[in-house]
Amino acid sequence: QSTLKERLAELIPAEIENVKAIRAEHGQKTFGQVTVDQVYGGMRGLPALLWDGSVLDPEEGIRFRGKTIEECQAALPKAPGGSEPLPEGLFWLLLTGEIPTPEQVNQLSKEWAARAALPEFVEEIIDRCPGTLHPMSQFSMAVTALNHDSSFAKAYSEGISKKEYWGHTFEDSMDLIAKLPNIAGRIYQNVYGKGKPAPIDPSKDYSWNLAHVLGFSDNEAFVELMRLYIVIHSDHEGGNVSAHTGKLVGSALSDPFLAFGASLNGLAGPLHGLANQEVLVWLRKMQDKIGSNASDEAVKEYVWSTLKGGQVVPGYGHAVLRKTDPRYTAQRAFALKHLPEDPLFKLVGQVYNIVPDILLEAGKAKNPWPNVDAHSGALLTHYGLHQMQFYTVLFGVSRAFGVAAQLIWDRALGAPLERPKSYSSEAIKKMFANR
Ligand code: FCX
Repeated sequence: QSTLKERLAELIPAEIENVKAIRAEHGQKTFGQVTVDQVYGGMRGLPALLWDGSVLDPEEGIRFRGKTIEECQAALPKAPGGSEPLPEGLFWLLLTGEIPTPEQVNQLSKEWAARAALPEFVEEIIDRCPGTLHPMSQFSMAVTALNHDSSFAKAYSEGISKKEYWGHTFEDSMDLIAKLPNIAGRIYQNVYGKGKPAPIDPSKDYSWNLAHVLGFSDNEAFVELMRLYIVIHSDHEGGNVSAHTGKLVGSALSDPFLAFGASLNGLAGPLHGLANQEVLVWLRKMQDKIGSNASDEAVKEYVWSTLKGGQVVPGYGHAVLRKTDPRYTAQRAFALKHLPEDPLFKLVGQVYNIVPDILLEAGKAKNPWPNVDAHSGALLTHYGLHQMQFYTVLFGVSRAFGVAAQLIWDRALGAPLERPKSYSSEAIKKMFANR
């Protein structure tokens, strides 16, 4: 059976031809108009990027290589005795569009475990961070520092041909993903005073090892949660801040460690990945203010007070989605199966019944429905991972799968330096003065 790299090497030449053919036939056609509002409005809906790994439909949500979350749950290999898909299989799917065999997935688990060790100086960087430094800042520093051993950067400085870019990007991406559990575990144990992370077990899968370095591998349900968590957080088409940042920085031929370090800095913003921390902070503040078993009326009043204070309701709304995020629904299904009586889960459900109507009434948000971040904190808290400042690190570990897959394909297809055009307001005024 082929390894992932061998399979990719088989697929790449045909895809290069496919792209050539598309460009020859359609290269000069237009998608439509670009409005001035799009330029001022965060480029919403602007067709500008290419990525085959996942596509986001506003109504239906994400599909990974054409498969919904439920279809991935059904089709991807599972751990022995487990029922959630292994992220190893999702990475294979993102890269190749194919479902791997259990042996191929097993081989990836082994390869990542074998590559997991951190250089000593990276461990020292993490150890020297003050506990007051946000875990996401520590995470991005450690990932950036891994560029010290980048196969791509070294080969580039030695003068490789463009045809060899993807192979080195692949090697770096495998190292990057492999080392993330040790980085995350070390940050977690340092910041929350629990000693040093347990060693990676080469006989176990990636998610088990992630749970292990955090100190939760004894709980099989938590390990299952990590498998589902990584899969649903891995990728969300190309235009979201973390995915697009990785692609942009990678287009300068910065290696995958530099590119993904930049992705993490974008993920650390409260309108993006940090929203999972913000949701828990918001729910806890609500509980402090109105008590744990508050009435719907009291919750409604609290939501309105958030909006009247000029703040967003974290975990609700989305730049593309216009329905409940299937990543939210997948987590809700997990909770109904594993923790139906959990009080925080019940509060998340109560909020779900209340917030959309209020956002509709308030009339600003284009999407009143919950996104992925509305749910994840309640699940993590249930299993004892209640340190909310750490939540976005887990999002970051997962997002590496999508960003790495994109970087590999971008280098394989020879994606050029990204360089869109910016305009001054004065130029825009002049341009449309008489139109
Ligand atoms: N609460 C209150 N107001 C909201 C809102 C919310 N949850 N969502 C959108 N709005 C407001 C916007 O702030 C904006 O107000 P303005 O006109 O005064 O600037 C208006 O509604 C229109 O915004 P809209 O077009 O609907 O949304 P955008 O595409 O600009 O932004 C995000 C999308 C996700 C940033 C926005 O909905 C938001 O701030 N949500 C809360 C934060 C959050 O949950 N982020 C996580 C998103 C995601 F899943 C992820 O990346 O992890």
